[in-house]
Amino acid sequence: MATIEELSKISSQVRRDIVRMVTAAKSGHPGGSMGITDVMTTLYFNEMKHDPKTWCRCGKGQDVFILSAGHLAPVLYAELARAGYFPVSELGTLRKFGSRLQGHPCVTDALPGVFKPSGSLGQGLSVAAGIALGKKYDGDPTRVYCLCGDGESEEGQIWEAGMWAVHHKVDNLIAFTDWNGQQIDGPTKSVTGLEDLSEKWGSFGWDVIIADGHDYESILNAFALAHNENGKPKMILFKTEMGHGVDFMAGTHEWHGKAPSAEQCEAALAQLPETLGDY
Ligand SMILES: Cc1ncc(C[n+]2csc(CCOP(=O)(O)OP(=O)(O)O)c2C)c(N)n1
Repeated sequence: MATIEELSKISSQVRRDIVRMVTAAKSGHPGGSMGITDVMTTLYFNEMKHDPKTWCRCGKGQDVFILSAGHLAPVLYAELARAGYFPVSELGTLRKFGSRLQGHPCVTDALPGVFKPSGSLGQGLSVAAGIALGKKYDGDPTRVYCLCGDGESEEGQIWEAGMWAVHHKVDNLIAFTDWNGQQIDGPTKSVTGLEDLSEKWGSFGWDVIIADGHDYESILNAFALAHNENGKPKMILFKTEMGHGVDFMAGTHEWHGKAPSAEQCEAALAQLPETLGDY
């Protein structure tokens, strides 16, 4: 298990990877990816029971991660590569013809570590809940994790999954939301206001945990609390900042889906220490 200092170093490198990948591809989604990086690093390097050497798409006997907000693919790819699922050099192929790293995850290209294609928002939580129930039927004690966006939570299917998961008591499901208050067209409150997400998930019968998505103690504590086997699915609401780590990308939806120019890339990298070596 990685220490907080190690987690912080990995996150800095992952943010560099994201900026470099999206700049090279000339398109992609850096803002949300950089905002949820600290959580995703904690998930892959401290929280989940997984092993790239024995990974299997069937998901049996291992923790499963489902990316419901598929546009956050850059952070998933960078974490998977840094965790050893495929060579880090492959990160440079993001969004290229023939690459296994498409703009949204695509299982048919068989990228290790990816359980499900995504990109159409709203669907992943349903899949994650189904896998969690399958694990219960199998007597498999491992867990299912699922990342949703707050803008994504404006999709009705998220709330169908919410009801279903409670009905089936899948307390081995740990969903988490990137609660950055932003989505593609602007602040979520100006698109379709979500109001108090904590109250909403609580009223659906979920155990709700609120945490600071840029504070490792808070992230670790949230995951530890979510291990409670009390018959209820868990929703961790991570307060995050879109574009976190680079001053001119932080806190605005403008970087939801835009590639930095070569100059902006250099300026961003100057703010993100290279800790593990660039790909
Ligand atoms: C079903 C569906 N509708 C619309 C879109 C287009 N779309 C892509 S990302 C996005 C906003 C998602 O917002 P959020 O989940 O908050 O992600 P963030 O902006 O924080 O990265 C939208 C509407 C989509 N991918 N799928």
